[in-house]
Amino acid sequence: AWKKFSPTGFNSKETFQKEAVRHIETTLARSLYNCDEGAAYSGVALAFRDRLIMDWNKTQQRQTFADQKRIYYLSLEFLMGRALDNAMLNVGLKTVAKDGLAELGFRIEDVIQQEHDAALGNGGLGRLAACFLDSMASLNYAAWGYGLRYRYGIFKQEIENGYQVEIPDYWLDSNYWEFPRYDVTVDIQFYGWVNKYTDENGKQIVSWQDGEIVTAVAYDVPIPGYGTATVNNLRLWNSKASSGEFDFAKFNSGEYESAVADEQRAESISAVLYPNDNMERGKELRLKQQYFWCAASLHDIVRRFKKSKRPWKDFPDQVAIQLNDTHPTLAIVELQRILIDIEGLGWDDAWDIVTKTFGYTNHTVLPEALEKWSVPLIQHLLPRHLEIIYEINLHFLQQVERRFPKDRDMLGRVSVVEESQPKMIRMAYLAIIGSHKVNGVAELHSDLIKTTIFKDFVKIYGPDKFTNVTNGITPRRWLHQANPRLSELIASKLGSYEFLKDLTLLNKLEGFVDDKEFKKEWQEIKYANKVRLAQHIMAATGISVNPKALFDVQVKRMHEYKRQQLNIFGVIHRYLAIKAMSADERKKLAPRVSIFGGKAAPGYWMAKTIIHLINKVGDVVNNDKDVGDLLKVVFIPDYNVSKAEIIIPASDISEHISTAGTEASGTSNMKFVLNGGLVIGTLDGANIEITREIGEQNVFLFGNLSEDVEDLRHNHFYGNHQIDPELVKVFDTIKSGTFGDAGAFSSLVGAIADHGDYYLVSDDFNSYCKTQDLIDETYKNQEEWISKSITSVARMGFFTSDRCINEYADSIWNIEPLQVKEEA
Ligand code: 26M
Repeated sequence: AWKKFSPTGFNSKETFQKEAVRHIETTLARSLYNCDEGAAYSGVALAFRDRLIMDWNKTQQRQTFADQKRIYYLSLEFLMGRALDNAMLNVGLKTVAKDGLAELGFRIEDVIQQEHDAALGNGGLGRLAACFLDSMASLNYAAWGYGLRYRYGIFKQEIENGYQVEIPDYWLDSNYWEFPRYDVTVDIQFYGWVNKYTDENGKQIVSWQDGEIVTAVAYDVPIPGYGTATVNNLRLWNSKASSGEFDFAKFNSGEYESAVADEQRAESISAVLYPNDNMERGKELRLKQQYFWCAASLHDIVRRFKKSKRPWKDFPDQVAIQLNDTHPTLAIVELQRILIDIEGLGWDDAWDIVTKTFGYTNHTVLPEALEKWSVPLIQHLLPRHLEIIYEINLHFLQQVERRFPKDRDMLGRVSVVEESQPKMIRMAYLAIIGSHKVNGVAELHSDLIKTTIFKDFVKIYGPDKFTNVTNGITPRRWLHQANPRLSELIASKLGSYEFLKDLTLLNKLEGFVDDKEFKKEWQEIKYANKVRLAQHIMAATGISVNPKALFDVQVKRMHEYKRQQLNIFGVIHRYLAIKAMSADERKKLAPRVSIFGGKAAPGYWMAKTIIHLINKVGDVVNNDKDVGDLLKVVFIPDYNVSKAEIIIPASDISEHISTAGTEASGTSNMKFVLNGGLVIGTLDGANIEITREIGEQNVFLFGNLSEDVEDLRHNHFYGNHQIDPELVKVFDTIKSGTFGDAGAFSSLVGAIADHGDYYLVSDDFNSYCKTQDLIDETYKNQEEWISKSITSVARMGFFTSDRCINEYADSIWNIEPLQVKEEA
């Protein structure tokens, strides 16, 4: 009977306008007389939000009635970026909105730009989670994301005198994309002690008592699929003082300040995203975040399962939980605790359910990123969980001992407990033991984890527990949204936008590599994207760059293993070469703009030093009259998802130059190639598979191979370590003070020249510079360059996150899409 009142939603320019205006006047209580772009954004966002809500409710209802398996993606990071453009494109009404806004006197681009990025992530891992949500919804999987609702996302970066400065990113004002569910709360316990006793029936009872309670409140974010009625849910937990705990007694007894302090401590749990990427630091608040989020999510999942009234053994048929790195490993321990302490299952039955439920994805082999938590810290914060971890380890080690009675060192090597001072819990080992599948994120990486960090576990469990799922990216955001003109050109040749749902259809573009008219349009679109980026660079830095120059881009988190230092040393080398040239020689050179962007973790000095050097080199080179347009060096501040959407479509060449074996996959490499940029890269991560797909002739590869890295490092320390002579000249230039106080860069130079060059910068320098020269040569032949660009795009079908999610669904989750009947 209620159904007849249900709204139908807009579908024309006029009905869209009506809805947007209604929201501005009523929801926002604003007069149309002073409707600025901010108000226009709000009205449009609210109108589109209404559209999503109806499909969202229906999707959730459909998934509940279907009563089949759901996938839960646990990630401490979801780097979503903006939501409005995505919502418009996914429901297929962007043109309607564009026309409607134009009539009201607004450019849709300006309105879209009013939105603050949702930047709840650091880099690759967080953005991958966002692409996965898009694919899971677009493919109609019943999937939920679970994360934390940070009050502050990744910091905003400003550059002052060449140094990075961090500004807090308070992003929650005017966020129309979340729905607080004040009725969906979970009380989470910390500290306390473990009480064990035998009840009247002789049963051993274990209970975790006292301690402090913090309440988790659910905030839901709708995740619309592209061209489907599926709208999935991303549930983010917010911490708040528990109403039972938040002590009104304290208030009354005059302890006002300490009551307020308790409240603030509770709310600090979801206050801030830790800004480290690939670096573990062992802070108590971080562990609290992890448990708070794991416990709230599991409680929610278990509550939903229990409504189905099924027996516990059915749990793994209803629930698949994917762990995005080791950050949610405590979920394994928490589920085991719920099953044995609260639901009364026996250890073995419970553990069987646990291991069938979880899958673990590893995202890095860097030793400093592998999570470890000290035993005393866990003992203090989660006393019952520590007991369970020890018991999991005991069962595991007994199993290992039975299988490998002669291997005495094995037990110590694979133990979850590292026998250090203090003892440490190795989270990756716990994640492996508690999961039925472990995957890496690109072929090389998945091989490396099997032969290095997890070698013993392959012996113990056999190779089938370990698998590869090569990363992917959503073509909706990274082609259609970021590069609408290219998407439109492709659609005009392929006859439809079907390629956005089946990216392998791009291969039909190969038929047009010799089509003159098509190539011209292809080139024009790249040029227009470069003009747009040049405008952004001018606005953000005041540096004028020539859009006809070759745009050479490296944007990603700043890290020594990613080797932005190799890039900037190469730039200095080029600068010295230009200075040494005659005017005639200079005329033959291809003008170049070297563009950098990326944040350094606030405590990572070396990464900050690299940013400083890039900016100082820019100051000198950009103002050198001898150089002119031949070389410009730009550091774009505050690289984020929205900047990526401008930068990536504008690149001619992008740099993916990590020391071989260190970059697990990389995903921006895929985005750049999909947008018609070529790549300079090492044989690392997904570069290898990209090369296999698009052909060696279309990639500029250089540098040492991953299998040679160990020997090279050994030789640096025990052999006669010679720095490449051209690199020595670069160092001498830095040391001479050309880029300001040389002391500022001595640790950076010293790490290579005096301290073993762990990342092999010198070993790869010559090969890198030669490859850059080859790029100059190739770029001069624009016909050839454009052909490479088109061919590469045509062969990128494999790298859609749709393919990637289907692989997870098949080989790890054992789940099929939920069919959606499209309504008329
Ligand atoms: C650890 C401790 C405290 C705070 C943060 C962390 C932490 C955060 C992010 C540790 C690691 C984090 O991410 C690792 C990561 O981003 N890995 C990247 O994952 C991408 C997606 O699979 C890959 O493409 C990248 O190659 C890989 O570096």
